[in-house]
Amino acid sequence: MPAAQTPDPRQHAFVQSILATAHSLSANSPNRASTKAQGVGSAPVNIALSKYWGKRDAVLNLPQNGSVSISLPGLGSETQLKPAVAQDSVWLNDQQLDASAPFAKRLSEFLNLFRTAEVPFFEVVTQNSVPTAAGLASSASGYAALVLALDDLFDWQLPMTQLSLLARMGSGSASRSLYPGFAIWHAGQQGDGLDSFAEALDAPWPEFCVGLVEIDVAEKPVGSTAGMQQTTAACALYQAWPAQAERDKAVIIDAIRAQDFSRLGATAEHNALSMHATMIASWPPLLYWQAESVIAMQQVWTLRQQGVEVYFTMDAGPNLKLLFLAAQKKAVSAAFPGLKVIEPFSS
Ligand code: 2P0
Repeated sequence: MPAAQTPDPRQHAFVQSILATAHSLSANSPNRASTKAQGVGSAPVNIALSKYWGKRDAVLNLPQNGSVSISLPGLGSETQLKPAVAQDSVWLNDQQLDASAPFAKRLSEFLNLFRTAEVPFFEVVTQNSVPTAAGLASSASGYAALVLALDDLFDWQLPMTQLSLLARMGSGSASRSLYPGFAIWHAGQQGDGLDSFAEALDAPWPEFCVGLVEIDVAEKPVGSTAGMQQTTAACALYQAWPAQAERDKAVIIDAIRAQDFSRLGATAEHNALSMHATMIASWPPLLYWQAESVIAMQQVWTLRQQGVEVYFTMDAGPNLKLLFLAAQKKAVSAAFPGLKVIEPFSS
């Protein structure tokens, strides 16, 4: 049976206020478009340099603090969306998922916000080029690609900032995955959530590199949403987090604009460790690291002592993402055999 059809009233009102501005729904539009046979969308994963951790409003998925990210071209999601008749069908990497699978249920609940008389159900076909739910932000690229596919299917022609608001409802970090390069997600202040969207920080940095150290790509035991709930509810240290995260965000934006890599790297690493400190200090403790994660962190610190300027960041999983400039690529790759290096701004 399909998932519940009735979305939360606040979520419904939020989405309707955005769609009211859509080209295809505007009464004044000279070319009122109809639904297409298929919509497509693709989006990259992104890695936060200054993290989102904690919600101030779980219904509208509003964050406690803003964040800054870098998108990783070549890693992400491609989605095709078609109208369906009897129920949603969800395909992930060529496999049809059972409607009761957590991935499919979450997707159908999100799609409840967008059903119409003409399109009561959806067929969703997604290819993810990153391991799903392994702390490599597949929900970010997934919901960004899905929102782009919805925009295409319904021919809304919404601006990116509006699509970012919609993507945020699927997964907070998805708000940032609509953009290549660096992106800033503004926490916003309004209760209606309309000022909490991401936009591009247009500052190409051709030497900037991200290296993926894969410790374990198995599905994480505690998802980000539950992890955030646990941390905000049961960690005294968390009180200090939102203000620090906003300060770090500002420093990182300045460092990107000034191409001050040392400042960026040090702030990003400190920010990630501070976020993990709040997780570890919650009860029951939340530790995403494995023994190999700590060994890799120590390797990074040793490299820095040896004069190789490399920093790490980590998300809700055991894997490390290394930050370095192209001049250090050889030295970093030698220290981490099998390192997958992405150069976000190189053609
Ligand atoms: C981030 N993470 O800024 C942080 C750092 C994980 C650690 O955004 O509940 O999957 O769907 O809004 O976006 C992962 O959280 O959480 C995340 P929901 P999401 O990248």
